[in-house]
Amino acid sequence: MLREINKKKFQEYGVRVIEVRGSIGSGKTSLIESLVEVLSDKYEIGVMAGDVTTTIDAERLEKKGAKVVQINTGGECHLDANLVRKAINVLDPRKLDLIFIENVGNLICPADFPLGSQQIIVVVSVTEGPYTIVKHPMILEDADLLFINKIDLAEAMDVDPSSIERDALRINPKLKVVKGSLKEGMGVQEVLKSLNLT
Ligand SMILES: Nc1nc2c(ncn2[C@@H]2O[C@H](COP(=O)(O)OP(=O)(O)O)[C@@H](O)[C@H]2O)c(=O)[nH]1
Ligand SMILES: [Mg+2]
Repeated sequence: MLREINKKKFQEYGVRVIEVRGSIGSGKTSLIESLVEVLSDKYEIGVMAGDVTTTIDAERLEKKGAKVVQINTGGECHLDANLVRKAINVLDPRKLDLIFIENVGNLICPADFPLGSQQIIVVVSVTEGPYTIVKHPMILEDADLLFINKIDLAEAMDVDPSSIERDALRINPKLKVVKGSLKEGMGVQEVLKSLNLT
């Protein structure tokens, strides 16, 4: 299995790899930007930015000091272990401590294509409404952490972040859940603690 080969390679290179999944606009790039900003003093960080066609996210992340490789899937709705395998060599992983992989924005396809990362974060935002997670339980099955984003907009959206949390824990009781607002820098420290990144 290619994902197992990727996992072994990451181990061999001594690099920690964290995949970030979520809908379009949920805040995946914003979360990686915030994490890179805090961690770039301490770690050499690489990012694989999955996108269907553009390089917008890759440019945002480069500005924060990460070494970025853009992976355009050319229409596919997910990354796969083979695309990641090719990107590993481009990033020169022996020099890196940490790699974030931003998957293509949706909650369906990435669930079926494990990449070989050691940890998975799912980002959901309150602007997606109260039922995104209930409707897409598959995305949480192998996830380690759920970041419930844009709580600054919860009242305007009439969405209770705690009800999203309860639904998520029903699907995956082992999940760590952090509620925050990346716009306001809320929740980033909790994510770092939950993933033992501090
Ligand atoms: N109001 C608000 N907007 C946010 C927050 N986090 C991200 N955004 C905005 O949401 C949009 C999509 O964010 P982005 O990180 O690009 O999402 P991605 O498509 O999942 O990578 C951007 O315009 C961000 O500025 C937040 O906590 N609150
Ligand atoms: Mg993005």
